[in-house]
Amino acid sequence: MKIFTYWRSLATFRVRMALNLKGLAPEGIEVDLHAGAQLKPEFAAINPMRAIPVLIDDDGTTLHQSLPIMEYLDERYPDPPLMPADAAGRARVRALAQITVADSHPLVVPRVRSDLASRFGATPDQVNAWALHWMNAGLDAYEQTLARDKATGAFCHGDRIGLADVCLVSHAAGVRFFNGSIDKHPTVKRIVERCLADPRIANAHPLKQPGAPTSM
Ligand SMILES: N[C@@H](CCC(=O)N[C@@H](CS)C(=O)NCC(=O)O)C(=O)O
Repeated sequence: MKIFTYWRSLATFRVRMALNLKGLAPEGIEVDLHAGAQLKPEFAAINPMRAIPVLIDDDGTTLHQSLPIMEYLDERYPDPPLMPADAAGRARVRALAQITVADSHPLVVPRVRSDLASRFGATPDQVNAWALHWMNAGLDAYEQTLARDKATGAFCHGDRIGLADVCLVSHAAGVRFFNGSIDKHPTVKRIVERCLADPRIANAHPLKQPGAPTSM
């Protein structure tokens, strides 16, 4: 199994956490997003969206998009499960995941930030303010949902770490990347800290990956 990866990629962070939870350790192939390696024709042939992660399983199955990759891993390697057993639970977990994957993260990826600067003349501070605004909007949604819902437990859904937690932890890392904080979101903070106490989550963190700076 191979994964196209880069230390700073939040989407790849999600998949790294899921892989660690499953006890899988694929070969990593670096795509240097800061150098624009995702835009090269060789990579665009692998993922026309020019984005990571991409996972290639041993039989050649090639997958794009962090959420389907994680669901694929969960179906193919079911133990331990990342999703609840019941349909309503799975829908809730997917809805929590989509706060990051569909609603917040797509607005802050490198291609969007560089477009804001190059086409609309946004300064680095303005680009950061944009990114933090959308990450904070997701953070607020997580807090309100998790705090009010009886299905929330030690983790986002009950007392077992799963797919929603992986998305929440990547979201919290993204907030930090854009100089924000989760300190005013107590339920989020409690769950993120509990997740990061697990080495399978902590070791997947962007700042623990090859090529990462020691701090942001
Ligand atoms: N929805 C995708 C997002 C993929 C994505 O945009 N990945 C970022 C890194 S986190 C990327 O490779 N961006 C390249 C760019 O924006 O140029 C997923 O969840 O996998």
